[in-house]
Amino acid sequence: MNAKPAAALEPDHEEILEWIEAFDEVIDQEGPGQGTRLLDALTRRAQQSGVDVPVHLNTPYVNTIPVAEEAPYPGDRAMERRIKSLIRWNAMAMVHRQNKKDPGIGGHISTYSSLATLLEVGYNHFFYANHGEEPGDFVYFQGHASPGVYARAFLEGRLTQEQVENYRHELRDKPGLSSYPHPWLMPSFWRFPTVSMGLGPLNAIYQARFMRYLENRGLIKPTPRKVWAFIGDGETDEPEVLGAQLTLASREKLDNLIFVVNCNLQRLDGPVRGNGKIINELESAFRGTGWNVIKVIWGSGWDELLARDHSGMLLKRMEECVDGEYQTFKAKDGAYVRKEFFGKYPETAALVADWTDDEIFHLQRGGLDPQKVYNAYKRAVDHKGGPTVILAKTIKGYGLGSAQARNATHQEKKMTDEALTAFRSRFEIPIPDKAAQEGAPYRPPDDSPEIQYMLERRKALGGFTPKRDARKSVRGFETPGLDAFKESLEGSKGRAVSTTMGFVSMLRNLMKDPKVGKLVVPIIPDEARTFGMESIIRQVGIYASQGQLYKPHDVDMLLYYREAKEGQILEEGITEAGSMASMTAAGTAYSNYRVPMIPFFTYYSMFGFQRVGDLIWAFADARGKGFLMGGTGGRTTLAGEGLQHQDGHSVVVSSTVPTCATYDPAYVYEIAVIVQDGIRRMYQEGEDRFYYIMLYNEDYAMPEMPSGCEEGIIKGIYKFKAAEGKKATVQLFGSGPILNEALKAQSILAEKYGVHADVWSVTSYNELRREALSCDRWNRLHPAEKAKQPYLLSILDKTDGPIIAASDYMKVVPDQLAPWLGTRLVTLGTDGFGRSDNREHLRRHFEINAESIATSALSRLARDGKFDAKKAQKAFADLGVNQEKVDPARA
Ligand SMILES: Cc1ncc(C[n+]2csc(CCOP(=O)(O)OP(=O)(O)O)c2C)c(N)n1
Ligand SMILES: [Mg+2]
Repeated sequence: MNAKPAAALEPDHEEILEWIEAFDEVIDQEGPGQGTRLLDALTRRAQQSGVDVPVHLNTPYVNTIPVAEEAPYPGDRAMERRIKSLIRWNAMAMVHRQNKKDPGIGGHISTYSSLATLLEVGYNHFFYANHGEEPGDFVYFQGHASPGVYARAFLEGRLTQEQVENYRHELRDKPGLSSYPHPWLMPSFWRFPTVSMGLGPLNAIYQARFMRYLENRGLIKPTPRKVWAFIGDGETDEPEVLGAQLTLASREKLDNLIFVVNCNLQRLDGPVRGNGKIINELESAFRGTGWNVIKVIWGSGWDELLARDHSGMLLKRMEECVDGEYQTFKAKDGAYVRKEFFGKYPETAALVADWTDDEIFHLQRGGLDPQKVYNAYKRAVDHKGGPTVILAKTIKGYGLGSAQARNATHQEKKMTDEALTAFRSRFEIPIPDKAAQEGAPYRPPDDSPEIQYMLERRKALGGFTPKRDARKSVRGFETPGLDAFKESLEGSKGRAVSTTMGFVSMLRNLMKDPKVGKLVVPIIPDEARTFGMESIIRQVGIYASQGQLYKPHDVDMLLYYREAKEGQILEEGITEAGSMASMTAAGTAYSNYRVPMIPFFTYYSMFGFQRVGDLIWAFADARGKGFLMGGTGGRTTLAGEGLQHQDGHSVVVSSTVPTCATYDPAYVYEIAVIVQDGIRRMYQEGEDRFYYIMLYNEDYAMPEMPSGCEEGIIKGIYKFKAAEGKKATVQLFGSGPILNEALKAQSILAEKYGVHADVWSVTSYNELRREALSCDRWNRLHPAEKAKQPYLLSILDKTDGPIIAASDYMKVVPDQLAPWLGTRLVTLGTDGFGRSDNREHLRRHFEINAESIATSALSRLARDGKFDAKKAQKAFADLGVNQEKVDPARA
């Protein structure tokens, strides 16, 4: 048996020793299964007797898989080592060369050098590129290891030497390679943007879950495909990695998910856990949340030492060393390891007494030993019933000579001439000194055994990876016409409803649509009731991989809480980050699975862009599609909730994402037009864009769609209500519920002051700005040609007077149009912190109510000499607008 003698573990306790020996006997005679039963029974007994049972989530600091249970390696070890050396060289050379040529251009060597074996075993034996007609495994790479991924693709013949030589030079005439995994920049290569630490693991979990969702709903065939996520040990400090999602993976029994944590013990600045052990810490976190944990700590060279460790002192020494020491061992040499590690106890010193220092130094870490890594992967792939994490101990900067395992190794980019030739010789790259010192790429000929082996292995696994399907649209996709949104276009017939309510009805109808209904994925972070979505829960059910194991208390009610295995709603619980990860899995399914899923992630807008903005940025990078529905938007429309809820700025942040089209609709028909056109553009025309649409909870009558306004709605502006009788001398812009304030102001101005105004619904300041910017750019680049006119100006052509633009968001939102509207523009917005009060008081406070709009118009006309200044002054008092109150922007 494997266990060490009890003496070393409990040296001075006779009674414990006896128990341990008895236990050993049970295992020897009846096997480990009986050991488990015995312990279980004892634990229960102890608990019944009120004994405080200690919880130990850590197993001994050795490999989880005993040597006796290891399967033999199926590949040609020598050949694979040779290929790995070639990749190591090219990855390192790529970064070095570029930094020599262009100092400061950056790149990383040390992450991949620690990860090479972990990736290569996967490439040669595990990563399926497809499962027949179905997509294969999805691999989330550590972003900083991209040079290694490129180097392999170069050897495979997928990337040219020119591309490799232009690593991090993407803007030259010749094609280059992007720094990190970015589908936006390399759409046929990378699937998953991972370089913002923490997002990869989170997205991987929800990808695995979404895969099951698609299978359970019959949208894709179940296959043995896996999601592999390679994660840095330092990266695990991000809350997205060890957050609540870990329990989701085990609760959902995601045995299609494999995490591989590259435990090189270092992050950027220094050790991840100098004074402790990251592997132990992660082991307990993952075991505690029900994951299958496989530790790969020691390479095969240690097997023999551990077998000879009759005293148990080697294990004791392994247990007591902290990571800071383990790092130092690999930054020093064999003599140091002999003295400081083995030398601590006579028993351990004796184990290596007849070894050379070199032999000691070459004792390998598990994550760098293909035999150990292969066995861990095999076990992970075969594991049923839950997710697996492999904790693989490696060495940061492995093979980089004096930079290996140094604190500064992460930033190592350029190597000395000597280091380069040494690296070249160590990994046996057949190039002369000069080429080595230049960091020249090296690829053996196509018919060399190395290239042939690589290609043969990839062929056996279905082709190359990573690879992304960059085809624009999914064949046969047909957008429902606007008539499918008839109910939304007809208005509420006088009934006061909110745009949220209108949207929910629209979504309900859309899910009944024979063409796209089943593709809709409503995603909600515990906010369905807030948005009145109970009817959707009843209609399509909440996705629950186990079905509904209980009878809900409200089952007798029409709108009961229905969970079902084929349920369509992703009810995520209170996690905007998790919901965004679901949005990402769903919004990229058109490429990953060739199933054009249409997600609608509806949430409290305040907890979106400012909370999960980085996930949204990565979603855009991944060419994600779908709809973010910013619920309960507006600083003054969400009444009562105050400073942390009232959103007056998410549309500012959303405007920074290049592929995000932001809309602030006032009426339900506007939403319908935007959604219908959005589905067409994204899924039928194949445009890489997504939508952020504001929703509100203020009830008012929804008008029927006036004819001919579709283009304006989509482009961002249309005239909603012209001045009656006379030509307008003022233009009022409004969006969302504030359009109603503009309409009230129109009446006030006409009735009380004889001033006539047109009212415009501005559905998107941001889209108008983008279009105008692109016209300006074209005009700038073509001075000799007739200038193009921005849509905004063409629409406002022949209009007179100042433009008073009122928004429920910050003034900077309408100000986006200032370059084209110049001094005509007067903006009213909600800069400052929110307050708990009702809409009337909030709008008065932020100066965006009808009275503020009207007085702003009069004030501006007076300054322009078009209205009597004294009358304008008096209007403030008459309309109850306090001129001396504190500026809400600073209140
Ligand atoms: C969110 C985020 N914060 C910081 C960084 C900068 N950064 C890049 S790599 C790195 C260290 C990575 O350490 P680890 O996760 O242990 O990976 P290793 O390179 O050691 O394999 C840091 C801090 C980042 N990329 N993303
Ligand atoms: Mg690390």
